[in-house]
Amino acid sequence: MKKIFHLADTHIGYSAYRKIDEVTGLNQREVDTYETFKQFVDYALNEKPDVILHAGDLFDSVRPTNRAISFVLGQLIRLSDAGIPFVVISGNHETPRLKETGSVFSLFEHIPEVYVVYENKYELIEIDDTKVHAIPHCDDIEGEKKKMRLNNDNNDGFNVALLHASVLGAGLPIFMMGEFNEQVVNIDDLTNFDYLALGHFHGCTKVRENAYYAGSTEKFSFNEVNDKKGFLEVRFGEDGGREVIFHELRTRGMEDLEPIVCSSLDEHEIKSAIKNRIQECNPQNKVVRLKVQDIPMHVYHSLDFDDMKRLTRSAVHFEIKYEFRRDNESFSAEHPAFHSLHTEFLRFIRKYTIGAHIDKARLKGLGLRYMQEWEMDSEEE
Ligand SMILES: [Mn+2]
Repeated sequence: MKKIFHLADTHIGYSAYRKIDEVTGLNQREVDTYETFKQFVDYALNEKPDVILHAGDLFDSVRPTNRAISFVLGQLIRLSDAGIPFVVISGNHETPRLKETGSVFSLFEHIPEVYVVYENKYELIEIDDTKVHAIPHCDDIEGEKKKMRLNNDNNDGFNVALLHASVLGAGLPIFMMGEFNEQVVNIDDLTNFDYLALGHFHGCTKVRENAYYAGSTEKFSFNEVNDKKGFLEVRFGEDGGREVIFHELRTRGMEDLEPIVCSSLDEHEIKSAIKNRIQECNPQNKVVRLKVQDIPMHVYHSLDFDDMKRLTRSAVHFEIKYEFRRDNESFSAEHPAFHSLHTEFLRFIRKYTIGAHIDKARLKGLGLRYMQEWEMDSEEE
């Protein structure tokens, strides 16, 4: 029997929100990506698979921090010391747009048992009788796929394809992530492989009998709120049979609460509904979103934001999205907090695109001066 571990989209080095991990002083979500990967490595060291396949987006970005690099290095050395081969392709998140930028993967090239595929082309990696046909994120994925097919005679050993892309095929749903540089590849002609280890789409999914997305190892957006996160174990029997088992990893709790629809509620009811939702979900250590729909502007302005801050403080992130009622149309606010006139003005100047003939710095200076003069005037009154 042969045993392969297939994982993908670990996005190591991802960070989000303001919460800091008390032990390390680092961004909590960054620490989360480290912890899940370490969980996986611990598991692998116990279970000793014949090969580990990582289907891309190991790192969250083209230029991970030294900390993220050194963390991954440490984990790969643990696997290497245990003699467990690790094959990884570069995904759209870590592949530089310009070749001259160079790939972070080149750092791992010299670790025994670690195979990194990142050079914009198909490569074949042979580990005992397992042939890993690997295509990293590249300029011409269909062209590289053709080379891969020609190179797969499928006569001996196990032939596994490793791809990071949105796959297409007859009868398949859409697996796009909505990212500007994602690759799309048709897998209808890849029937001669024992297994397609796919990465990019974050939900763990059986695509075909022989094709699976392992999914990401963390929930990276509210679209993934109901997913289970983990990795796949693929067992090939002597008789050619294949068994695929999902192993769940512990991840940060994430909740998208049932929205509060304010249409038929009065001011008091809206306020207690918000408070109740927050308290019911017990936000401690979670990433949470609450939508408040159709809220009248005057009610919004009378909310006790300090109290809400207090109630949500224990969360890693608690996001309340308000959609305002305004006559018959409603509009939404992603960042509904209104600050002082100064702050709002500075933010406006920073974000707003004004004509090239206008001197932004001068406009900012004038604005601040007028506000100051006005404030002094009103203090005198
Ligand atoms: Mn990706």
